Amino acid sequence: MKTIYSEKHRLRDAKTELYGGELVKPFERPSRADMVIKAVRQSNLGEIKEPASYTLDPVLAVHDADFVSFLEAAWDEWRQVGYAGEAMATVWPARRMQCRVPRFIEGKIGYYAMAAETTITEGTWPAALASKDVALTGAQGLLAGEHGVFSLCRPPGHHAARDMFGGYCFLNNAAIGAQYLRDNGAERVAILDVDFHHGNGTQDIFYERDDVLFCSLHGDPEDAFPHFLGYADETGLGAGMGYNRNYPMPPGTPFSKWGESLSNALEHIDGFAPQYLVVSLGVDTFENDPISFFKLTTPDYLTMGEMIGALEIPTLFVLEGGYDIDEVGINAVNVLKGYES
Ligand code: SP5
Ligand code: ZN
Repeated sequence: MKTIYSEKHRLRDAKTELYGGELVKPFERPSRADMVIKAVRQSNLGEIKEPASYTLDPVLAVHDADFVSFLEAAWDEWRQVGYAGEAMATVWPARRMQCRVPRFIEGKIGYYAMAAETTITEGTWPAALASKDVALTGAQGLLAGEHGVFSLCRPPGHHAARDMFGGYCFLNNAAIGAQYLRDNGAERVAILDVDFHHGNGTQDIFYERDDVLFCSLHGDPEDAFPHFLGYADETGLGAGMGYNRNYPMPPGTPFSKWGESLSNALEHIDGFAPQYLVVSLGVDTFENDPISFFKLTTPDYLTMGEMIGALEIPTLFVLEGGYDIDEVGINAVNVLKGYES
C-alpha cells in the first residue's frame, strides 16, 4: 500500500492546548507523524509519496467559503491585535445569543470554534492545506485503481464541520476526500470513523445526504469529547435519514465489545454497496492513550484491519487521532497490514 506524506505537517506546531484548566504542550504534536512515518518505513508497507497540490475547490465542496477565509486570515488578525499567546476562542454564540459573525477576531474565532482547546498559530493554515492535499492525493490513487492508500494526514480533520474548527482539526480531510471521490464518478461512498472520538464534523457535512454513508464508533459523548454530538439516536435528516450511524461505547470498552460494533457497522456498509470506503483512522482507542478510555491492544489493530479488508472495497485510510507517541505508529500501521493480509 502506498503512503502519502508531506513534511509540511511540521508547520502545525502549537505551543499550547487548554487542558484541565491549564495550558499544556498539545497532545496533537509533530512527533506523532514522525512515529507513524517511521513505522511505515520499518514495516516496508510500500512506497511513500509526496502529495500533489490541489486548489481550494475540493475544500469548498464541503466547507463554507466564509469559514475557509476565516482560517486563512485568523492568525494574522490575532497577531495584529498584539496578543502574546496563540489564537484561542473564549466566547461563543451560546443559547439565546445572536449567531452572527462579529468584526473583531475574538468574536470571529468564537463563532467558528467548536472547542477552546485548539489554538490557531503561525503555520496552522499552510499545514492544514498540505494535510488536505495528502487526503486528495490518496483519493486520486483510488480513482486510478489502487486497492488501498494511506493518507498520513496531520493535522487531523474529523472534528472540522462545514463551518467549525476544533478538536485539533481545521479542514475535514476525510470528508474532502470522500466528496472528491463522489465528484469524480463514484455514486456511493462510505466513511467509517474508528477514531476514539465521534466524527462530529464528518457527520455534520453529510447528515442530510444519502450518497455518503457515515458510521462512527466512539466513546459515549455522555463521557467523552465532543460531548454534544455522537449519540445513537442521530440517524440522519431528510434525504439522509438512515445514512448516519453512531456506535457510542462506555469507558473501559475492550476489543471484544468494540469489534461487535465494528462488525455491525461493516455489515451496514456492505449493504450500502459503496464504490469506495474512507476510513477515518484514529488509534486513540489504544489502552494507553493519554486522553481516551477504550482498551484496544496493539494486536487488535491487525484484526481491525483484517475485518475492514474482508469487505473488499477500495479503501482510503486517513489518519486522525492517536496520542500515545510511542505506539501510534505501530498501531496505525497494524491496521494497514491487517487490511492487506
Ligand atoms: C482528532 C482527535 O482525536 N481530536 C481529539 C480532541 C480532543 N480534545 C479534547 C480533549 C479533552 C480530554 N479530556 C480527557 C479527560 C480524560 N482524562
Ligand atoms: Zn480522536
